[in-house]
Amino acid sequence: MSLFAMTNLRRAALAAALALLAFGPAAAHEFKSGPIEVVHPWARATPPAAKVGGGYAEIRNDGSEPDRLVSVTAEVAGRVEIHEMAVKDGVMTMRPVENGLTIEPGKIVSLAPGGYHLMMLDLKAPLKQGDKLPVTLQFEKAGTVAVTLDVQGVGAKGPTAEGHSGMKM
Ligand SMILES: [Cu+2]
Repeated sequence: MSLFAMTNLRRAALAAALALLAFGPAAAHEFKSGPIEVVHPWARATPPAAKVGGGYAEIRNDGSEPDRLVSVTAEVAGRVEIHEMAVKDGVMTMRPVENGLTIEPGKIVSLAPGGYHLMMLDLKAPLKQGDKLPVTLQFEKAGTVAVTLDVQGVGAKGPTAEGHSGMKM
């Protein structure tokens, strides 16, 4: 092999490596199955003794028919429920979403503090800032989407602070 060819080969390898570096992080934060895409999944860090934690994300449906998020599992939690916040008699409460969370075609459903959220129950360990939590979302049509929740700081107000007033934490 000539020196010239070697150099070109190296250049190509370097370019490939750079491309991976450039696109790796963005690709790692989007999770897809068929028309369903889960964008920026995250969770909030919990106090040391906490047994519950909230998970959030945006779920897009780029397909032409509705789909439903029917169940969720997380390695760090004994079980996960899909919850929604609602004001009842002037008090903010939360309750499990009946029959799964529908994602209409062409729509984005936001799971965010104060609204829909994944309720991780029976936590095996507190959620620490910087943790990456493997979570599996099960959709009726799109099947399973494995995502990684990025654990953010305790700072912002969310389900733990304002929504779970009925729960002893
Ligand atoms: Cu909840």
